[in-house]
Amino acid sequence: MLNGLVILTSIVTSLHTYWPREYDKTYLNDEVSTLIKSTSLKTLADSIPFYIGVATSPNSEYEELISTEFNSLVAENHFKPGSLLKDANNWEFDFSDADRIVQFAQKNDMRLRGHTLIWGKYPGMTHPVEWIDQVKKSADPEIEMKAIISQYIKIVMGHFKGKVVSWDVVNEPMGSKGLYSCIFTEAMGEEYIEYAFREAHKVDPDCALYLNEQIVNYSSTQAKEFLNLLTRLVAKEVPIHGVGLQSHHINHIHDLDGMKKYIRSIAELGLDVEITELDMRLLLFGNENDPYNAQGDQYKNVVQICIADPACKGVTLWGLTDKSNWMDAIPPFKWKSPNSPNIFDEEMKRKPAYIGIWKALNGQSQQ
Ligand code: 9MR
Repeated sequence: MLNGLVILTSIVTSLHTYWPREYDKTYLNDEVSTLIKSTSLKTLADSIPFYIGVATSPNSEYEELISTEFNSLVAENHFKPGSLLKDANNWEFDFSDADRIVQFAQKNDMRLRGHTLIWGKYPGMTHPVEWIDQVKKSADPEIEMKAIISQYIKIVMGHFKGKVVSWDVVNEPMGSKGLYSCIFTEAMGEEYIEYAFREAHKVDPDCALYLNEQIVNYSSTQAKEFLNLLTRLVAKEVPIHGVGLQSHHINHIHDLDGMKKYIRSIAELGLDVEITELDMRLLLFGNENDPYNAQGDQYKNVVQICIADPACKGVTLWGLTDKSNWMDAIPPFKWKSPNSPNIFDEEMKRKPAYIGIWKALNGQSQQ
């Protein structure tokens, strides 16, 4: 009897948690002003100047819109080892998809960020499993790991030299209490980060080199440890030029004051900052009167915070339209909807998120 009650309660709780919500699209009732329609995000950003960018795939069906609205571009997936490296044992690459993105960026005079070279988090996805075997089997894992990092960076950065002006050299090095333990830390400890940056700088001394991280809570141990790591890198004169704050709003709405102060702390180390992967799950705003508007306000505020700090050079959105986004494809996010994290809706209508960014760029955010 008691067991039955427990099972029933957990079924009801799960249904309640995972049952898709729907929120009123009240923004569809408001006519978007002619000024907003006729002045793109890119036009406003160019005049600041500021980078407003988006993550994309090759041959996107939205190329025209992307080239109108954005002055900066990043490949969502096609510059990652899993996409470029076709045979890790023989160092065989296929750059054709990535090169399509390069051509699109060049044709439209867009800045191109590279994402990402070294990423230790998910073996087999963010770096090839062959590397793990190679390092584990070798007599000296540190030397072997250095050789792999060096060769990979030489080939990939070398290929894009002069075309990609800013690279995420290392992605998501942090765990919740300190460095995330992965094949790179196992072989080299913290030094893998410094080593990757020095190798990258040798290949392309003109390229801006970034350390990219997802921070949710700016008062957390993770955030403090990340700042300590940056401080050590700067003290050692590692050629690091900037920090990417991904800013995915996945399970929490980020604290804006914390973000503002954190950007300043990074700036005080002499580093640039970019918001590199901005998106926000709509259901985080589900308790607000108008979730779409609340999402729009948060977009506006984040962009405004970045513009207000001279060290913060730009904001890149991790996707364009709610019609297709990574959260709807990856568990557990896909199980709990609506994600609707982007600035255009499924019908390519401008959401309050778009208007929010527009206002922040236009300096009208107080209105
Ligand atoms: O959006 C990306 C998704 O399509 C990929 O399956 C996934 C794994 O490569 O990466 C996603 O992008 C991630 C980015 O590269 C790093 N920060 C977190 C992003 C969202 O998971």
